[in-house]
Amino acid sequence: MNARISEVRPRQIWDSRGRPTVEVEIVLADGSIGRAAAPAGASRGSNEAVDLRDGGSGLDRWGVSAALRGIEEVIAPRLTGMSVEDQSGIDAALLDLDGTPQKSILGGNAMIAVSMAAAWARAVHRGRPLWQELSDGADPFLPLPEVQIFGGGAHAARRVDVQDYMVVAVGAEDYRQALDWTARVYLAAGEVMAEAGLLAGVADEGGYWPAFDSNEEALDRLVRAIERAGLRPGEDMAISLDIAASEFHDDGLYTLAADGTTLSRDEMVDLVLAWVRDYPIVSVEDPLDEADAEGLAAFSRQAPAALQVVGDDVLVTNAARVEDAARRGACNAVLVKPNQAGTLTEARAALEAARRLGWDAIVSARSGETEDVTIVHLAVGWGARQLKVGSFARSERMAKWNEGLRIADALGHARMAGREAFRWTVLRGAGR
Ligand code: 2PG
Ligand code: MG
Repeated sequence: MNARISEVRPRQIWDSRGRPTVEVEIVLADGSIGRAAAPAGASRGSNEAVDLRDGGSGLDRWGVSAALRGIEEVIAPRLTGMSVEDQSGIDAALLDLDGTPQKSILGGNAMIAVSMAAAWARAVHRGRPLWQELSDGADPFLPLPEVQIFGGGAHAARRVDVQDYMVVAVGAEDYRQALDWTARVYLAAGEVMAEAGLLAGVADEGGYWPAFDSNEEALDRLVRAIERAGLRPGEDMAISLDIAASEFHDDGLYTLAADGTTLSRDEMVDLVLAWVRDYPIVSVEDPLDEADAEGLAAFSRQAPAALQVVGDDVLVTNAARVEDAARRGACNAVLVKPNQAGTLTEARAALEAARRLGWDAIVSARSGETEDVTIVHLAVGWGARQLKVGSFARSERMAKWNEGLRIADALGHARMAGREAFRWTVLRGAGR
């Protein structure tokens, strides 16, 4: 059979932070080649699949030679001869080879690169784009982009505490217009910062370096940038925050260094809810520490029903965790990062679990990325309604936004899930 794997070739390449990462090529008997690269997070959930690094000091601490060796010596011999028609069989083989709950032997980075390369090889073998290969004949649409304008937290030396200040073009007609409006806001935000003497380069995902005196100042400037771009805050362009609160949580307390405050769980809940009331925010990710299940449930309970409450570090792209959070009344959306899971099969299971619960799903890149565009194909192919890729600058980000435009051309339309589909429509302009 031509779809059988004849070769699994690992190589080390470099990511957007100039650190080593794993790339894999899978060659089939018919000569088809699929290629994919593992991304890397900086603010990682502690239950994610292990990102296997050599350790030590200097650049070596990020080395991936053990991960590459595992692919060569353990994964390749087992996968050779298997058919890429059977993604779940390949992923099951990877899980079996590793045998640990967090993929600590072979590494989630090695496994996800192999899993994604197998999917690409299958698409090439069948002569179809990956999004189509994954979409099972459903009528595909483009995801609504969630785009970072200011990057803080672990991506900007904790200059401010909140990690991602993002915009979502909730009023855009289609994907093309969403990107066009985003480009306008990104430009305007740069101007707003330059005029205030605050322009100081960009953070890890291409969002402006947040030279602000408080977390809230960033919200003010963001609203100003939306207005300056000629858009209506809350109606055309809304705000989405990834608080990534685990990064500044310790022993029940949340220390907001930019604000000079230390808050209890209840105070943290109140602070974020006040932001939601005062600014056109439609989505909040990880507002509490990943282990603060009670806090997250309390936040979700008190939040306006229209607010999207996203679990990232707390759910780590894991179906069982999604279901558990739902039982506790925490979150109503899941961030889907394939490398948190370690295989495509598990990432898809997390998304399907969310769908069964009536939750939304956002397919997401990591802060360390490459030119790999697999996640865009996953978002379209799996029918996810939102896509988070980082900012609107730097080619590792733009490669993904631009891939969406190419998929739109192939589809013959740039239609997104449909504004009315989103729970947050009623929130437009709320509190302003
Ligand atoms: C997140 C991601 C992307 P990282 O927290 O959602 O912003 O960051 O890849 O560093 O985990
Ligand atoms: Mg996050």
